[in-house]
Parts: sequence; C-alpha cells; structure tokens
Amino acid sequence: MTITITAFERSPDRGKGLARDMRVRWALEEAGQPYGVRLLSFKALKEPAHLALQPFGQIPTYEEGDLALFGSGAIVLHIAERHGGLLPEDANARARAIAWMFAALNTVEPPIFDRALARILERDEPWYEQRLRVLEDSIRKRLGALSSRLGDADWLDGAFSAGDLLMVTVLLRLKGSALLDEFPTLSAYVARGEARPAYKRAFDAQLAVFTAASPG
Ligand SMILES: N[C@@H](CCC(=O)N[C@@H](CS)C(=O)NCC(=O)O)C(=O)O
Repeated sequence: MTITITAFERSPDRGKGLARDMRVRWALEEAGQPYGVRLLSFKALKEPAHLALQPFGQIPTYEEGDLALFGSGAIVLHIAERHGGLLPEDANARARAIAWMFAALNTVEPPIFDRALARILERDEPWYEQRLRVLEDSIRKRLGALSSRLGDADWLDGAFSAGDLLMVTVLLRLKGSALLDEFPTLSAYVARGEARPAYKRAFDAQLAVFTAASPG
C-alpha cells in the first residue's frame, strides 16, 4: 500500500532538515519503505482537508490505505512496529527503546524547541537574555544527563533504534551551537546519526523540496 506523508512546500528552516517530516522520512528510509510526499503551504495546513488529518494544522501526517496518523512520534513508532530495523525483537529491549522515544520528545525536546522559538519570537523583549539563560541552563541539564548515560556507547541502548532516531533529530536543532559543543559525546552521537545512509537519503529528499521551491 502506498505511504503518503505531508511536509512543508517551503520549509522555514530553508532545507536544514529540522522540520518534523525529516523524522518520518528517516524512519521510512531505515525501514526501506518507499513513500510519497504531499507538499502543503502554511495556508493549506489550516484548511479543513488537512485539519481532518491533523487537528492542529501541522505537518507531518502519514496515510497508508485507510490509516491516517499525525504526530511525528506516533508515526515513527508505527513505522518501527510494522517494519524491521528500528526496534529490537526482545520485548524488554523494545520497551526501553520506546522509552527513549518518549524521552526524546517529552524530556529533551521541550527546552530545545522553546529556545529555538525564543530566539525567533522573543528577541526584542526586555527579558529575552534572562529567558535565554534559563532555557539554556535547562538544556544543559538534559544534555549533561544524556551524555553521561550514553558514555562511550554508539547508541542509547544497544543497536540503533527509533529512540536514537528521534533523539538525534531533537539534538540536531542545536547543531553548530556552543551548547552542543559543550558535550563532545553528544556531538559525536549526532554525527553518527547523520552518517547513516538512510539519514542522508531523507535529508537529501527534503533539501530537494526546498531547492525546487527556491531556485537560484
Ligand atoms: N507534535 C507534533 C508537532 C508538529 C509540528 O510542530 N509541526 C510543525 C513543523 S515541524 C508545523 O507544522 N508548524 C506549523 C504550524 O504549527 O502552524 C509532531 O511531532 O508531529
């Protein structure tokens, strides 16, 4: 059955691969599943046809036969459960990999995303520097704990899993920042994720969309 996902017609990150369709593309590439992409404008995101698929008017969504899903975490979990390569066979190891998926989205992503938003929307506020410091301190705490847990290992719990896939995409938002550089273990972890052939295919595919929409 054909898989169709949605993505931005013109991603605000200019093809850096930070939009959440990237996670889904990467998971599909790891799973060896072909997929099509329906590109949407910001206006189309808030129209009834898309709201029927994604109640909050966001990308990504996932359609396969009569199944429609929203939420990048739920979609990646669905792909990982249906296909090999993203979750271990052993039941306990599988549960732990899923715990890392939740940790990426619930524990590590919120302060990182809030910092990104603050840098765009709150820069002119008189309290901006103070807010940034608070957010960066909480990011540092999360990165410190994550870095200690990862230690010398390549991946968070044995073989590469959907937990690593989500964690790497979350950390990528800090790529090139002094914050991530403070944790060389995590910089190397992110680089290992980016070096995976499936990541590269997904990255190139989303970049091609941006390039086609912005020639020259
Ligand atoms: N929790 C959702 C968040 C989705 C989300 O924030 N998508 C962003 C792009 S990365 C979006 O569509 N933003 C446009 C908007 O909210 O209007 C998920 O993981 O899929």
